[in-house]
Amino acid sequence: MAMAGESSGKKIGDCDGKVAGNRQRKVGLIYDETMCKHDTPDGEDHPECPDRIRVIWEKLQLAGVSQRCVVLGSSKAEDKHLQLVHRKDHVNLVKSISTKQKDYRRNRIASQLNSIYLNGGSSEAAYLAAGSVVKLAEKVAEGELDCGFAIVRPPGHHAEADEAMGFCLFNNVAVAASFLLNERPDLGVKKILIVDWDVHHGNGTQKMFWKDPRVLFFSVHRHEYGGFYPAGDDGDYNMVGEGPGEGFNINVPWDQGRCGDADYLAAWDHILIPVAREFNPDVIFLSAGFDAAINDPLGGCCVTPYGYSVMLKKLMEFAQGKIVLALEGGYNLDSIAKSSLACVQVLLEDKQIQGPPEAYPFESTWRAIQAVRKRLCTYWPSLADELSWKLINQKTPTPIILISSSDSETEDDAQGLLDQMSKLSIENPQGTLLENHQVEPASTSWRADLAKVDVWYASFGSNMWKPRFLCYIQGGQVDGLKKVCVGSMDKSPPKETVWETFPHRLFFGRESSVGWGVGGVAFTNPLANLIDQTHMCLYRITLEQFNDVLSQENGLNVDSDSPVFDLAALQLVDNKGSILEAPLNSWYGNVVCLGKERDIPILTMTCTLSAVEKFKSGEIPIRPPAKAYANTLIRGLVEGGRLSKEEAEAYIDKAVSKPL
Ligand code: Q9C
Ligand code: ZN
Repeated sequence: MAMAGESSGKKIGDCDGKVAGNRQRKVGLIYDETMCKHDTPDGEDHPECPDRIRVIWEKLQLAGVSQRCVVLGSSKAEDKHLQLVHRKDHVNLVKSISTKQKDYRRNRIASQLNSIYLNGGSSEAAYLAAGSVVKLAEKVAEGELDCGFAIVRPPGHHAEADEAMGFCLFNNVAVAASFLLNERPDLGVKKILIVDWDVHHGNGTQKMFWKDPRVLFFSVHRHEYGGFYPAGDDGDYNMVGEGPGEGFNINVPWDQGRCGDADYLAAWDHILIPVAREFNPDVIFLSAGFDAAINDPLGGCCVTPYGYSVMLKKLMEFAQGKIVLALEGGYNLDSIAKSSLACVQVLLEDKQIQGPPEAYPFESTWRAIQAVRKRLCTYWPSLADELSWKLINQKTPTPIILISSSDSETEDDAQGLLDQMSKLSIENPQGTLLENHQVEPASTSWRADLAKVDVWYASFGSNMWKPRFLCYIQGGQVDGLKKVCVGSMDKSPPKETVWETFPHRLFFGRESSVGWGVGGVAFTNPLANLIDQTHMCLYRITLEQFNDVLSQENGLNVDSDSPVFDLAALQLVDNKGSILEAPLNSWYGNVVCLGKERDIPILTMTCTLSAVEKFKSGEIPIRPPAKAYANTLIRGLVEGGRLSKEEAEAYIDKAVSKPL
């Protein structure tokens, strides 16, 4: 078999970025041209092509990096090792592929599998891919190598116990992990972390260790509610393992493509790394697919080589750096070569490469991360804290437009609020609220602080009708409302009421509400646009009262130990754009700043941007309001002197009938 030839790790003089006196890490590489023989039977193009591993190998050589590694030849997996995770029938099936004389027999087998091609070289490649990862893992576990990268194909993570799929024949990483745990107890490897950053869910690996607490499986992948390959629920964040393995399976499902360094690193910082610290693995395997890389034709994500290098670097802090990378997917030859190089440079502890300018995670990324943390925090206490508003909103790309019908705008509005707040911190010498609102002591002292700040609460729905809004302040039950409101702790009425129009779209959605019964409730698009105009009634209330309104709108108690929307949140609205999604997961869990009126911020509460998308796609239904509910809006507009009855009816009709 053609081998790349063994050479010992050469020492390259003063490796930058390393503490003098540190020995050069011994980094293993496995590459074998034989694995290129697995190819499509008729030479058709296929993304999982032999050149994938060739270009990686060439890149490492050209960069002078392979020369600094310990290059090992491949070796074939033993059947008994494959059978640690695969059914015997499956092993035999893969073995039999090479003995078939004719392509049509292989094509028949392949045609019954999901996303698999087979040729005369497939068996050998599959055996070499799995065997190479076993060999590398063994040497790392023994301490003969510090870490390494197996540049193998076919990939493995989709392969299940009895099923080849998704370009995968044997589950290379699972075989090797199981080998260490079951065949080499003498090496003392008791806990293994498998990280799968391939853009697809590692369904095979997940299933093989589903009930096994010795293996913590972490996969981050495009999921899109089960629509992305391999489709279904397996990659959902609710899939946490079972029996003794419960809590040892972690899925971070992206709702969309386009995820990049910031999104992946957020998953690292807020899920994987804290869990890895608790789990404290003896060895780490990395299912290193590079199909989340920028320009990948299948992945649609945009992780850069820099992003991969940072993710890997963060993992090197665990298991004394004993980490085994195995190639999985990755279909842009240039991207996978560059990403692989960046990773090997990290293994060698070279100086950190340069990255692109800072970017921020998507809002949907934070949603996924919060869902995972919530689902898994009973198993991993380090996930228990709520992520702060400050963190989540340092970034949300927020094109908020300040337009109002008033003429009081705007340059020094920021200064106004800052002045107001600095006054406040003089009065409140603890003043820690702005710095870190996660560490507030549980107390009701927040009320006193927030009572000193005024905001305009802008209502576009039933709250435009003043008696209805007053229920949220004074308590009680207005006509048509099906429940009694507790009101705010501070029952003083609004200091002022004014009307304005804002360039936002009013619409009605959902099936029914607890408060008003059947029919859609009012929302406004958090984003402004140039066409729509929404009438809003602004009530000047304190930030304390605003919190009580927000809580009641979202079905929370008003006697909470901490505010939902605190001073830090208010500052964010002012400083960093104007959409702040509360960690509430409810209909009105989004606070939008519409601008200022006499230096006081105008806040409204509506649905999230992602909910708007779901309304548009029909995933959440658009619905006209029930008659009684529409009438409260109309009454508000009429009694407020804003519109005539006819105008108000036409206005509501238009919001109902115009497509989103
Ligand atoms: N409509 C790996 O990256 N796509 N496998 C099939 C069928 C299969 C990817 C699409 C993607 C498999 C290892
Ligand atoms: Zn993949």
